[in-house]
Amino acid sequence: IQTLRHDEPRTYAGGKTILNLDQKVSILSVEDKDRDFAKVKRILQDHRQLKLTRTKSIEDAFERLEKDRFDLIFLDYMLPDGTGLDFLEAINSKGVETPVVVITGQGDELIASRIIQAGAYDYLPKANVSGKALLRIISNALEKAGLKREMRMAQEKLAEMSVRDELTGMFNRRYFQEALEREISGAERYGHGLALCMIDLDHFKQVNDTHGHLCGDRVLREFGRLLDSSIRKYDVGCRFGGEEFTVILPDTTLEKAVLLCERFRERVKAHEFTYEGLVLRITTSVGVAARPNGGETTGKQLVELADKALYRAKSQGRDQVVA
Ligand code: GH3
Ligand code: MG
Ligand code: MG
Ligand code: MG
Repeated sequence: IQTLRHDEPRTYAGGKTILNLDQKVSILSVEDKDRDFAKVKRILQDHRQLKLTRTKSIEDAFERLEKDRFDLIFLDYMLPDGTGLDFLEAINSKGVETPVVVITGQGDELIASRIIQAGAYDYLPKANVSGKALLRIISNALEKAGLKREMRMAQEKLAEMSVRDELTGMFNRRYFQEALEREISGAERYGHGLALCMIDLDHFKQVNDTHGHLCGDRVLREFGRLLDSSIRKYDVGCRFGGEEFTVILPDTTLEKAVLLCERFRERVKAHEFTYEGLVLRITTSVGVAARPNGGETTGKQLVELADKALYRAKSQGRDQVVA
């Protein structure tokens, strides 16, 4: 078992191992035997940056974990109200991410491998408890926890990126499709209607042709900000593609949606878009469709309806909302 081997501690000073840590480290020791706890405490007491707290049972440990934040848990295996495995199971199901190192008298390989499988970061037989071993294990566990945290953050960022449009930071078309299906199901379940708006910038090609693509990008970004700040918390604003945007308005009637879009159209018209000293004015055309409570319109049909309304808004002269 690879995790049972440890790298050598990184820092030595006059033969004595010192922990290479800047910040304070708060450790919770879950240990019912006074003698075993006293040994760990004695070993670690010289290290000012380590703060050791003790509980004697699983139940007390969880009580402490709810109150205080710990960087690391030292876990004994045999406890009055369960085993180390029970503790690991409970901590996993509660989603607590504090790293756990098992320090136990039950020094057998089978238990060790089970413990690691259950999510413990490391395992140390009580017979091997020494200053060097403890410091090594603390620094390894904290490093591993840090890497895990970084990995989770990177994953979260990736997930976020996959639903966002790069230019405007608004939700992308993929997200829009999912959100529309979700909102329709929600509307059915809770018995309300919903509306959909298709918003397209008027004569946007001219902006690119006259002032360049970078200026066009800038206008789109600014437009996205304007749209995002014009909709309500539960509305879903997306960049559908190019210079076309959609907004899903949950629990909204067609009349109400038209009103909201009118207000937005006016706001855009009054807005001064700026780019390198230039001031630009833009207008928008909006197509609105709604699915009334109890209606049977599908997401695809709703998009088609809003798109048709948008086409009419364009052909009737642009700068208008059509339902
Ligand atoms: P209409 O009023 O009929 O909508 O006219 P329009 O010029 O806005 O429409 P058209 O579909 O002819 O042109 C859309 C333009 O939007 C063309 C395309 O280059 C531009 N566009 C699409 N995506 C982007 C982008 O990400 N950045 C920039 N700068 N331009 C974009
Ligand atoms: Mg015990
Ligand atoms: Mg356009
Ligand atoms: Mg377009």
